[in-house]
Amino acid sequence: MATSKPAKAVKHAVEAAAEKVADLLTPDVPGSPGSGTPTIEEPTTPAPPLPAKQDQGGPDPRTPTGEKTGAPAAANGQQGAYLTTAQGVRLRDTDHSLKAGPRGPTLLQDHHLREKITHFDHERIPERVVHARGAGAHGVFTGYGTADSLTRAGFLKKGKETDVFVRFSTVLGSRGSADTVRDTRGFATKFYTEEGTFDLVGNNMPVFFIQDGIKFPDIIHAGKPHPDREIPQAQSAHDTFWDFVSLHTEAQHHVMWNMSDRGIARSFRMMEGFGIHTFRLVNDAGDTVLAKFHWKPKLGVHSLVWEEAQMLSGMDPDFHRRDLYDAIESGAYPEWELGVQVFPDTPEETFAGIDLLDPTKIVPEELAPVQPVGKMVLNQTPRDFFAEVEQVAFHPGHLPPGIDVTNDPLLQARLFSYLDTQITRLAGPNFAQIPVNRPHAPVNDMLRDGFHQQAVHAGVAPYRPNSLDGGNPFVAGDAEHAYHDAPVTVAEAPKIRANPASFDDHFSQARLFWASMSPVEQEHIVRAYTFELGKCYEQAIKERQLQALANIDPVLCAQVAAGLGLPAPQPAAPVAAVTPSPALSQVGHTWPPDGRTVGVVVDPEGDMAHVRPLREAVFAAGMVPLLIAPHGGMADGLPVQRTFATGRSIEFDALLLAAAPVPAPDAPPSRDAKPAAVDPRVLLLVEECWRHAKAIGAWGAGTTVLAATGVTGSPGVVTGDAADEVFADVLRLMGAHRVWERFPATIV
Ligand code: HDE
Repeated sequence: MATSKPAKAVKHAVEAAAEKVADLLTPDVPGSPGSGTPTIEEPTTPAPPLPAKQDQGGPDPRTPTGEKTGAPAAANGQQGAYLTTAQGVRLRDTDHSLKAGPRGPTLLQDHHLREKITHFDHERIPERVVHARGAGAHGVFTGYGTADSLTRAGFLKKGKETDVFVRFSTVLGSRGSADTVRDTRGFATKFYTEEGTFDLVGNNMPVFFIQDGIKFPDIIHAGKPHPDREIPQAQSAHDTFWDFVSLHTEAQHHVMWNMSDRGIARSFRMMEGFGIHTFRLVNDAGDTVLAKFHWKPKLGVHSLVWEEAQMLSGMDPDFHRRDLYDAIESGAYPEWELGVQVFPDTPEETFAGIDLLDPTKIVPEELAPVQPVGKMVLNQTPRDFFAEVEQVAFHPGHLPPGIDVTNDPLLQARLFSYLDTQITRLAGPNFAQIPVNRPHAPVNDMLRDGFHQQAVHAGVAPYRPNSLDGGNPFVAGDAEHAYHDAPVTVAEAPKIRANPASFDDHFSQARLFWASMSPVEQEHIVRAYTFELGKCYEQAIKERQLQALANIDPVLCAQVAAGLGLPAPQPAAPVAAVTPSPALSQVGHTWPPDGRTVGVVVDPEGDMAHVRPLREAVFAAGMVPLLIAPHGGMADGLPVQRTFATGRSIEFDALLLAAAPVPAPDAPPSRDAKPAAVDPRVLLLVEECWRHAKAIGAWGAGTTVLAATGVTGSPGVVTGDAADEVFADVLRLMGAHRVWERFPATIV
């Protein structure tokens, strides 16, 4: 049917409006799906695939054996304008199977149907048994040269730039679980160094649940959903978890970190990272030191509040990955400094009385400062999540010359596990040839054949020694940067299944952590324990865990016991005397606001004069403003990104009220006889932002919203006549991350 003139005119108007919105959206607000602006009608002119978005990277194109190909990254993706089979044969139709007449039956000879369905049937690979849910990004690491006396590792030399890929993850949840659950976060970095790949496979907490890798299946079986009903998903608030950790008390220190705000990170960008184990660094002269790796985020360490975390699990389960990708797309590149704590390599392998081989212990930074050795910036999002984030394969045994392992029994077991797991997940021993895993160093490994072999080797002698291939490959020496296993003396000892006696202290460092927290952080810890134990069914498990808390701190124990309605037990032994480590607290400093989100409530029918300059000021501060209005579309020429129906407080780090919009037509009905003056969802926004200790600013009509919610004049609520003044105050407040004084401390 021919399109009538008026219909055409409407269509063009809609297209023009869409283009206008797209122009405004694309540079300003990250998250648009593709690099092109779609047309309303399905495109019909053949054209090659669209380029990737500006923020997207992808693995550096390398051959399976590490040689730079020089091809653009797009060479790894789909080619040509026409649909083909996997063999490159162009296809005429992909919407109808080949049938004996229009009413069938379908013919077995339809190769295209069978190829398409068969490939689809095999699209999923096994998810990681732990750390299944994750997100990753590409970036670059630059060495400072400050580690030259400690290690021969070339990537740490001054000014040396090395490509990296980082994958952040939760531990317990399945691949489709929510980002913001209470859990440890993985922080795994692949450095594509010129001397071979280095994987620093760490977490956002510096200690682990277990001291010996043989217990890993136990802690994970306890933390994963119950095997009978597969409940609950992605959380530790259940009986099997608390059953195990209350019996296996070496887990108590790590559990304390989980129950603290560290268990509910605000953003991957705002997490510390830790290698956990003690490693051994080897310098050019062969001298060794022991060292622990730390990642320090430029933005500081920040967390969600528990209610936000819970709401986000329902309203935006992708919150962390969205935050990571939107920040990179908007140019607010996440940044960390890599640092090392350094200890003399003595036969005892202890420092200040702390056993460096015990992964349930930290060395406080006040005793051994973290020395910066380089900087990492994440600047590219993936093009293809599966190819990059799913298929990336880390392994703590991927070490470059200059970094060696210690006998930490947890690390030793990991050295076995990771290679083993990749062989199952990535279907064979050639996973290093998957593009994201390809080394950026020449590979000549004599490994041959196997599933998914992609290299095409020449020669006939993949063995050593040989003369048929001219003796190639040759072994290297120090001058050629060969890996050097530090010749550490192994003490003569009986072969036994046992831990050193120093591993027996399970409570003093949990107490150190507790004692280092500010009152508001201690209160959060109490609430977290109370919540999680309150979710357990079994009384015995709650009582057993209370005993562990009594052994850590009587006040903590008493508060949690009160919440559970149980008596607080006495400590089994006098609690340890500890010196708090202020470096463990995440409250009390000022941080840059880069990449944070500011919600601005506007009324397109009201006074919009201040909104445009305000929006620009938010961008200028390195943040993303999101306008919230009764309906979508444009407000005074500015794009509305959230409506009262789609916007919720948890997306915003601060709220600005430029208006007091009356209830929109889709507002829920008021229970009062008198009609509400302000849309109730705006009132809810204010109440939630207040409850979550976020800065709130209002001017003009906006101040009446504050009055309606009763928060005027409370800490962190700013009013004024001019938008720019109010925003300046809100920006200052945001430096402290939250308005902590809204929560008077109740722990004494
Ligand atoms: Fe892991 N761990 N782990 N782990 N781990 C895996 O490897 C394992 C441990 C960590 O984003 C698995 O490729 C054992 C400590 C991270 O791809 C698996 C033991 C730390 C990631 C495995 C540990 C970690 C993993 C699952 C006890 C902090 C995600 C899939 C000996 C230092 C990496 C895979 C990514 C992943 C085993 C203990 C961190 C099964 C046996 C301690 C960040 O190999």
